This record gives sequence, C-alpha cells and structure tokens, in this order.
Amino acid sequence: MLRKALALALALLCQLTLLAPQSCAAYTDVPQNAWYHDMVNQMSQTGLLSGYQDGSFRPDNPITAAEFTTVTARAAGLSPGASSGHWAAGIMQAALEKGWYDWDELPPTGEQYDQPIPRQLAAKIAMKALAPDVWGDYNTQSQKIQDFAALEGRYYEPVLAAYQAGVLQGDDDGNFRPKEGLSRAEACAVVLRAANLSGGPKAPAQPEQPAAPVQPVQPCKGGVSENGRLQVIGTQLCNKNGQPVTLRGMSSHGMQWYGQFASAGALASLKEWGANLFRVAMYTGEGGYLSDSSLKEKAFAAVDAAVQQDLYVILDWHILSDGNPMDHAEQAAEFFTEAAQRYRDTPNILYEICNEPNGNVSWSGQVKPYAQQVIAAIRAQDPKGVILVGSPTWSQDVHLAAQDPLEGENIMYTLHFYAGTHGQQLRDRIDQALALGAPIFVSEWGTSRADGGGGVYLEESKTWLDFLDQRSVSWCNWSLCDKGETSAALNPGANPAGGWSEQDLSASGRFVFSRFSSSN
Ligand code: DCB
Repeated sequence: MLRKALALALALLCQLTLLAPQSCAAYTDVPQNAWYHDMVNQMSQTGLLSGYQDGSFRPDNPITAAEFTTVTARAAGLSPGASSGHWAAGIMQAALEKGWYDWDELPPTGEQYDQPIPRQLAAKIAMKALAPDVWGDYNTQSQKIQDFAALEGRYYEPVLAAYQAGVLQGDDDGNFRPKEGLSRAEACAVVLRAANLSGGPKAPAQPEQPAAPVQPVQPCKGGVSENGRLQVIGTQLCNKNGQPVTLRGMSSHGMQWYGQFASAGALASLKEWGANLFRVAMYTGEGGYLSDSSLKEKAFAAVDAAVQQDLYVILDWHILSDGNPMDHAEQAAEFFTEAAQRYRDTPNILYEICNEPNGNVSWSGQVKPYAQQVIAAIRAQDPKGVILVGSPTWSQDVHLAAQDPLEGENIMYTLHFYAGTHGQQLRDRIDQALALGAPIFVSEWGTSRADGGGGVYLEESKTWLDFLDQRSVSWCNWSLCDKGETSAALNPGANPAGGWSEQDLSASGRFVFSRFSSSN
C-alpha cells in the first residue's frame, strides 16, 4: 500500500518536471554529452527557443523558416510589426524590411514560412541580423566547403563570413549542404555563435507566447472573477450564466498623452472606487498608432494591467480626426487580429473597433462595411468576445445602425454623449434602437460639452445615468486623466500611480466615481 502511494507520488513528480521544461535541468532527448547540450540549454533558459510540453527538445528536427527567423529576431532584439494571418507574419515583415532576406526567398504569402529553412538562407539571416559587419575571405574560406559549387551566388558572402567567424562548420565530410534543412540544435549553435560576435543575444523583446492569462491580484466587485465571459442576450449584456450585468468605469484619455494613468496603481484605485470597467483609448490619428506603432505595446500593457485588477477592459481603436474608418480598415484588421490572438482566452476583453466615425461617412456606405471586415478578422481568432461598433456623427447614429444591423453574435452598438451638448433627443435614439433589438453600450460619455470642456453639467449627467441605469446600459466615462479640462476625472497633478482620495478627484470625477456601483 505504502509502496503504491510512493510510486504514484514519484510518477506525479516526474510528470510535473516534464511539464516545466525550461526550469528543468535536462531535456529528455538532450544528452549531457551532446555537442549542443550547453547551447540548447542557454537558448532555452534565455527564452530564445524552448522545448516542448512533453519535456523534449527534439534537437534533430528541422527548424522552419518562421521559427528560425523569430528566434534570430529575438536574439537581435527586433520587434514584430503589425500583422495578420500567420503567427509570425509580423516578425517576417520586420525582418524583410531589415533586409535579412529578400521577398522572393520567403514570399509574404506565407506558404514557405512553415517549411524547413534551407541552411544557406539561415546563414544569411543570422549573419545579416546578428553579425552584419563580419566579412569572409573567398580564397581561404571557400576552400573549407567541399560542396561550394552547390551554393547559390546570393549566399556566398554570408556563408563565407559565417565560416570565417566560426558560426558555421562543415559536417564530417566537409560539406555545407546549402539547400538542406537546419536542425533545431544547429539553429541554436548558429544563432548563439553569431550573436556572440556582437555581445551576445539580447533579452527577448517579446514574450514567447501570447500573454498567458494574467491572474488578478484582488477580485473586483462585479468584475471578471465574478461574472466571467460576457455574452449578449437580446439587447442585454449578460454574464457567463446569462444574468444581466452592467459595466461602469472610466476611459483613458489618449494613451499617447496620458498613458501613465493606466498604471497598476491607478487601476487598483479605480477598482476601489467601485468601477468594474476600464477603456484603453488608443488614438489612431493625432500622433497615435498610425504614426507610432509602439503605441500598440502601450495599449496591450494597459489591457494587461486592467486584467490584473480583474476589470473588464475595452480596447478602443480611437478614430477621431481621421473620421472615415474605411481609410485604415487594413491596419485595423491587422491590429485586431493580433489583439484577438493575444486576448481570445482572456474573458476581460471587449473590442471597440471605431470610436467615433465622423465627417462624410454613412452607416451603410462606410461604417457597416468596415465593421464587417474588422469583425471577420476578430472572429477568425476570437469567436465570442464582445465587439463594440460605432456609428456616424461621433457614434450618435445608433438608430441608423439599428435599422440596418450587423450579423453575428455578441455585437453591440456604441452611443457616445456629452451631457452639456446632448439630451433627450439622443436618449430617444437609444430607446428606438433597443426597440429594434439593437444592443447599446455607452462606451464614452462626459459630464462636459462635446469638446471635453465647459460645465460641468452634473444635473444633466444625473438624468442621463438614471436613464441608463433603468435600462441596464453599461457606460464608460471620459476620461481618467488630470488634464485641465472639465471632463477630466482627476485634478491637475493627481498621482498617476493612484491611491486617490476625494481631494484628487475633480468635480466630474467625484460625481462619476459615486455612480460606479449605484443602481438608482
Ligand atoms: C470625443 C472623442 C474624444 C474627445 C471627447 C471630447 O469627441 F472621442 O477623443 O476627447 O469626445 O471632445 C477630446 C479630449 C481633448 C483632446 C481632444 C482631441 O477631451 O483633451 O484635445 O479630444 O484629441 C467628440 C465627441 C462628440 C462630438 C465631437 C467630438 N460632437 N470631437 O458631438 O460634436 O470633435 O472631438
């Protein structure tokens, strides 16, 4: 009996070790005395190339073009660009732009990405990426390569350089076999040796896998640990059990200007004040994502911070000065493909695909076709996450959307209002839309006028919130920042790290924060 229990415990222990290959000293198939043993371990410990869930590394398996380029890019500290389709498309594009390979060697159709990478191409990518200044002497180095004639001309230089610097060595017969595949163990050697020519591999710039679901520190009242994955039933937003939920919280101001207020401490504060929702306003124009793609990392970090606080979180493609969403539909589809890959297993996420269409756009002409395109991109990755869709006139034309709705599940229409500008007429549109069966989400509203200033209009805001509460419509207030404008919830100088008391809140903030958990 005791023996049996011991054996069982032992077996369990083994299994556990097998599940954590990176922390485990030995891969099951990497012998201590293998020539690649140390390099494989170094690559795996630094997160450059990991083994498999079953505890194996599979050192003799060929590495694919996408894998090799990704590992090289990590070692070189190159970040992926925006992408859609293949998991490595962003890295492949960035590598192409760097000139590590030419488009005809690995066409962007992606068909060859998952094929074993030819050794000559691997040598070229590694040398261009990691040791661009190394030069190889034709006369001495070509001597070392028995099958030099098999090498294509465009690979002479990087292969000669790689031999000269000791990145490559021939096999026992002195052959390079330029068109054959490279094993995973060889890939470790090539990348490490090339990287060591210039100070060693960089720390990986990107987590190897899409962010693992982050664990919340403290549960949020009405948050994700309580309500789980959202679903839309009829016009009502519901929790995982099909019971109605109302989300109430704050939108960031433009992440490019006030991203510091999306800190862990700020979001913890927001939660303590009773909110269960945060919105990440990633401007596309005005110095936003379309001119500075690094804003994506900032936006993702803000989403992660909200996830950690157990808040629901809206990722907002904040079009404003660029009022026609169709103008950047491709970029939006790429952005949301990546976002949905990253967050499809994270029940906190809501995707807002176009903040406020405006200018010369109509629902059926531009916004609806745009939405169809971007929703398809999201749905290819995340079949269920809630998607919020704007409408013309700064997301005030929900009646038009309701008359010509989108197909699909878990789609809601956003209505935006500013209490100093918009009143009963816009409230009536909500009732019109709901009557037509269109679910409504107020993903942005302000206590100010529509320009973010004036007022504050607290009486009008109260009328609005009472109206929304009666209909269980969720809302998000503009904005969580300390800018000197009346719509800002914080007084100028408030600490971006949170811990706010009453004195830190503006007149707008005090009113809005008092309504997070109200049901009056
Ligand atoms: C929305 C936008 C939001 C904007 C607020 C307040 O725009 F979604 O980005 O925020 O409402 O206007 C403001 C900030 C300012 C900033 C400015 C430009 O508060 O600090 O300088 O964005 O980035 C709306 C909403 C409604 C209407 C017009 C606008 N409307 N608009 O009904 O006429 O033109 O910005």
